[in-house]
Amino acid sequence: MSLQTDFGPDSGGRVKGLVIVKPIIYGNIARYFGKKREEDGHTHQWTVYVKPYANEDMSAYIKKVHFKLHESYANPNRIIAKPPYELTETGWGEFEIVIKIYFHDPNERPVTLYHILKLFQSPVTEGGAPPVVGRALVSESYEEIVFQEPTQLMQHLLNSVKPVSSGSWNHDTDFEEKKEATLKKILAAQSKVRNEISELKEKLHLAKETISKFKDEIAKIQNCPAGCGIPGV
Ligand code: SLL
Repeated sequence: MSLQTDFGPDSGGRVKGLVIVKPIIYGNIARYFGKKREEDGHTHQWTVYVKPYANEDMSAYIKKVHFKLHESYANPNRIIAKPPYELTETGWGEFEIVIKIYFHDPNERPVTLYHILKLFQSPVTEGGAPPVVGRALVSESYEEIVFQEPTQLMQHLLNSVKPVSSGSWNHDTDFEEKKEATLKKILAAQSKVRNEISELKEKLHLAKETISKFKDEIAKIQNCPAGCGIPGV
């Protein structure tokens, strides 16, 4: 690539203080055949993918994506060199897929993600709703690739991304809704912890008061001769 040589072997050096964040979605969809396939015992077709959160063509800065599958697959190392960065397979079991993203800039270290391929619906779905029959199962996550002080070349590539499509850009998961729900949970947990802390402080305060009362009593007993009129002494 001529651009790389333009910036030199150090890709133009690192841009001090600059941070560029690229939000991505990675995961898999899976569809059940409805039965076990006789010839190979496979039950599902699935697609594992890395895609941009926003409508951006990531090939501007991504060189290739390496998907490492379970050893039971004939050639587990699959390399996808252009978008869409996805891979479709069939199989019978769930396993961890190692996803390694390489960048055009040779000075930028690859980023590794781990995704558990999901084929089977959990017995109880998150909202308690039963699985929708006939619909593909989706298991995907939001992540951010953070470029800390990228090189000049990388900065140039990251800032030259163009939209993937002119149409609308949607994800299976409503990440905005998920963000709101997660934030609510965090705030609820925060207030629960605060309440617990203040209850414990109150208890501690009471315990300290009791201790000092007892200490006073002990001191009184120790300081007075011959019982000081305490009954039974
Ligand atoms: C399991 N630990 O036992 C996992 C391994 C491997 C899944 C799952 C292979 C397909 C093929 C396949 O589906 N492997 O034969 O090409 O659940």
